[in-house]
Amino acid sequence: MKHDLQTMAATLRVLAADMIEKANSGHPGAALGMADMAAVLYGQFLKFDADDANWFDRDRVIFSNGHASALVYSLLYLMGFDKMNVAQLKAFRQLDSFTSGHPENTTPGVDFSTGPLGQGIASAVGMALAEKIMAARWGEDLVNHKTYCFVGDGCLMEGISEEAIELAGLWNLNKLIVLWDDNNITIDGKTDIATKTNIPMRFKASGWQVLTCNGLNQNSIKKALKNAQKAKVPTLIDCKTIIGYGAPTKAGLSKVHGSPLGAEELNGLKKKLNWTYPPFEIPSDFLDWTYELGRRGAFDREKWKMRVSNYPAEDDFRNEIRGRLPNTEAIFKQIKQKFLKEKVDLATRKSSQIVLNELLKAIPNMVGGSADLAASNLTKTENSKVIQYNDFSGNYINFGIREHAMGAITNGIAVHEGLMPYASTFFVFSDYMRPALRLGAFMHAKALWIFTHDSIGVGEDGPTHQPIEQMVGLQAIPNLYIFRPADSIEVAESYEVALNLNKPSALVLSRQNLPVVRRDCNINLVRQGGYLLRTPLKKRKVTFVASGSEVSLAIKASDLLAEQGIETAVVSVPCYKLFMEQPEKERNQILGKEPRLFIDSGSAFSWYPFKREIDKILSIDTFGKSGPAKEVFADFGLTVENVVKIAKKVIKK
Ligand SMILES: Cc1ncc(C[n+]2csc(CCOP(=O)(O)OP(=O)(O)O)c2C)c(N)n1
Ligand SMILES: [Mg+2]
Repeated sequence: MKHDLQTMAATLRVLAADMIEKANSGHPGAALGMADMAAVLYGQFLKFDADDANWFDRDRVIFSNGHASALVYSLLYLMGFDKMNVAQLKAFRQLDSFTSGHPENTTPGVDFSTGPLGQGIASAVGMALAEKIMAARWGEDLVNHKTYCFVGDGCLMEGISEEAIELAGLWNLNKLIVLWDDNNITIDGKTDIATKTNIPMRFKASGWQVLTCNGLNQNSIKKALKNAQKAKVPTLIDCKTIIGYGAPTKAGLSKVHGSPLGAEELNGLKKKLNWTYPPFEIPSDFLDWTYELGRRGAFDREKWKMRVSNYPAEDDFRNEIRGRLPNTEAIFKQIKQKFLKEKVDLATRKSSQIVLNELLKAIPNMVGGSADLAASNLTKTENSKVIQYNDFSGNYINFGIREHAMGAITNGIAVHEGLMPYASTFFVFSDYMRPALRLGAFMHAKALWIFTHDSIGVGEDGPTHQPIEQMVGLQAIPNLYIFRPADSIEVAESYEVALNLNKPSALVLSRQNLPVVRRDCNINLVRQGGYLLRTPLKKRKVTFVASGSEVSLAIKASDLLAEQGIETAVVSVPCYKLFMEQPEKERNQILGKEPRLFIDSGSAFSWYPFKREIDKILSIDTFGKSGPAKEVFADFGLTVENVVKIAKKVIKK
């Protein structure tokens, strides 16, 4: 076999097709169509070293069209990445393999998990932005890499791509290079059944450079990639391809998108490529050559390591790229003591701003922003400096009204490593970014989601803006920790717990003022998820269970009942997931045997696991109402009087 990129592309095609055939499942279309693009990129342009898949200054690659996974694994195998061997290729799409259905970033060499179309390109924008911010922090000697992203027609049809394209253009992310598998085909047929948009014009309108090449001709691809290297703006390379290229009868047809070629078609492909070896057998001299290609970047990596060693603040840089945040224990202690001493009623979004302001001073690599709600989310502080296309030294991002891309970009920043990202919008609009929240949680991407205006407390904006089911919906996402603090002290403690988790967290904060309900702040009680906030002197008759603004409501009811000689306990549950993770015995001790009254300004769902026959849930399971917040609360029975009334009924039962 010749040692050249043509042969490499042929090998990628055969390996991918054989994998899919063996698994009897997978997507040959994109893998066959993009093999030349992949061979040229990995074989000639990409800066990486397969011996160190996580080398910080490597170029990043995102296969936004994750259904090209068979191509990805074939590439990783030829390049000699850790864990990728013939056994793994044969285990494609099987349980517990590194070759799962769509690429997952736990596989060495996969920079980002993909599959849900559109997320990848938007997160690639986040990665390219993270590179710029890190380069501004540390200089190009330490941070200087590109972000490549493969996309299909599907990724570009998804709305999120437009949001992300606009931002990449705005920020002049010139090290972002997107390769479009322009085959005019999706699952249901030709793209013209669902679009007549001129895609190059779309990118150009947002300030991108657009290059065109024949995606099946390596010289043409090389020329385009070469032109893209020195761009002043982000580049789209429109690679004209044919889906399933090489398959004798199925090439160019939508049916080759997502089902195995079948024995005859596969043989035809191999014949066309003059392939004579048995499945999964690659001559060792050829593999030696591709392994060498996979280590082309070794020298660059060594030089980079030297530069890092010679860097005066080497340790700081290393800590940052390893995700080690500065110690903030003293800061949190101080903030909490201040909150406790002053005892001022504050909206939790306001106390969040106070905390965030201190954190931004202490954590220089913390960056974030809002989807055009900075003044409402209160996530822009005195210590915020806006990031702009000509100055990336800031820490604040104007995302515009683009929640979905904000989510994906934030994931890109988190997964890139080096920065601690946060993003904010109204809680009700978390729905607009849910797919990104899910994918970020799937990857354990450490981001802080700050959602304000957490309930009907929004008031006059009305039911379209009042979250009801959002909390329950997000609770169901694995790995995502959601905090709904009751007062300023719980806000500080929520931030502290969140920063110490290696997973994403969401803070759900009130618009309206809330009193300080905590009487002490020595121990971080939020860490337990739920805890006894008020314990009666004598035996309790009822236990109130609530989070956020409903906690102070419960306390007021509890105080009123105490005056009438009825002892009650109040349990605050600022983080439901952490509470669920507590041993059942401890949870039951906190909740007590006595009747429970759960109070929630949103959906009742969360409380059913704890609700027994004798208990009651006061919740809102319809959409909210337009009106002044106080009146809306009263309308839904969330008043001290009503809580007291229900409590008495529950006791009598
Ligand atoms: C958000 C989302 N919607 C739908 C799908 C299902 N899906 C996977 S690939 C695909 C068609 C993609 O077309 P294209 O990107 O052109 O890929 P090609 O068929 O050319 O390989 C669809 C609808 C998905 N993975 N993600
Ligand atoms: Mg297509």
